[in-house]
Amino acid sequence: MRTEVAIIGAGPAGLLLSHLLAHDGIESVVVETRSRAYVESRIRAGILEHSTVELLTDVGLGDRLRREGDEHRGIYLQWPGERHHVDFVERVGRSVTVYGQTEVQKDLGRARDAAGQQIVYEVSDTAVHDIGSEHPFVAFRDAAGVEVRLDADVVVGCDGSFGPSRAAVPETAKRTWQRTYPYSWLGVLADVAPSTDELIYAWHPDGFAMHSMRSATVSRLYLQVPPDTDIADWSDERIWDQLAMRLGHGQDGWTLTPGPITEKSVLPMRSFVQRPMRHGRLFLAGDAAHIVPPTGAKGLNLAVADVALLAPALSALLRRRDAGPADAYSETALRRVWRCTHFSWWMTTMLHTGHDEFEQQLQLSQLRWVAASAAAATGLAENYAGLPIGF
Ligand code: FAS
Ligand code: PHB
Repeated sequence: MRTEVAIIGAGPAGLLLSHLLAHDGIESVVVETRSRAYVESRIRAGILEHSTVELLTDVGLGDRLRREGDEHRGIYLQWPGERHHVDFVERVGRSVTVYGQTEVQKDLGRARDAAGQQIVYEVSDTAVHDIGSEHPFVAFRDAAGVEVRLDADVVVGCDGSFGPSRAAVPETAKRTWQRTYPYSWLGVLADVAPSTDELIYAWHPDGFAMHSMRSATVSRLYLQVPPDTDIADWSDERIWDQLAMRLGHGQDGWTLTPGPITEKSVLPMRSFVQRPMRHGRLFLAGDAAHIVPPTGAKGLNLAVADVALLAPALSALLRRRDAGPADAYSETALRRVWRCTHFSWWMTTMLHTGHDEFEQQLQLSQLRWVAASAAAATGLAENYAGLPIGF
């Protein structure tokens, strides 16, 4: 097989990149290890930044998003006896939209179908070769087990945190940073109307909790749990009891309404950054290059920002032989990656409790400061609602 851009991974980064490249008349082939049904059903991110909504709308992916997405002005910060709204629109003039990553994935899949995009699902043994030359290629086995060689001008690793691309950059040519947080999230999906109009991020001495949602009839909620948590130890009743306590059930008349849990899983909390996000003719985008804890709702939005930067850079390289934007891609993308890594670390360390009572007082002081200070609230708002693309 031959194409201009070989894309590894059909997650949001890979599919959006193929969509943006096609807008510039650049051909690509996407190879994906899972089935399409699996990729479209994975429960992951739920919040789209303002600039993500604008970008998806600009490239013809905004219809269902505008109809079914739920625009939020801000979030609530909660701690025992207190709940304060941070209004992003009031602070920075930008909102966020609740629209599940599963829905973004389905919209992208339909758009790529309509464009006749070649996506090879259920591949195995994916490997990248000759990335130091101008003729790199991807080797893989297709669903029938047949070995395939995909020749390309450029390879882009959009293969997430467990794919082969990041390891294809030689150890001597890269630097990585990582931090594993001493807790995980237990996430649940429940068939019950949300008990709040906007997200609640709750600090509690027994652990963080969050009330998010996917629609008017489906709630998405999270609990801080120890990192080695066995999901079997958490009955639905225990989950709802902890959520009610930590989210302030009964505080100022507010109640949390429980309902049938349809999905539950434990998500590790870690930060990871790899520099550079490019080696020769291999480029990295999305989780392949960086991981953030989900507390800042940045994971999916960072993947979008990467490919929004990379697509025009590859167009300049392949259509006008202008290597400038491609040469600048990694350092430009990493500025936003570190900004979002810091913000995700700040939200995570401010809201997740340990046994250190000095640290708990610092956390409560930060929360009171954000609730009382317009300057502090504006700082949270501009990061959460999303800095302009290219910041
Ligand atoms: P993805 O991981 O989405 O996509 C990578 C794709 O590459 C996958 O489909 C994978 O199957 C494929 N792949 C891997 N190896 C391959 C190989 N060898 N060959 C071919 N294909 C290969 N973010 C939030 O903002 N909020 C959240 O609540 C949240 N929850 C999350 C929960 C979980 C369990 C996980 C893992 C992530 C979560 N994230 C969340 C982050 C998530 O949304 C990512 O940031 C987002 O999916 C990034 O998109 P991609 O970079 O496309 O990576
Ligand atoms: C979600 O709805 O899944 C969600 C929302 C906000 C976050 C993380 C996850 O910070």
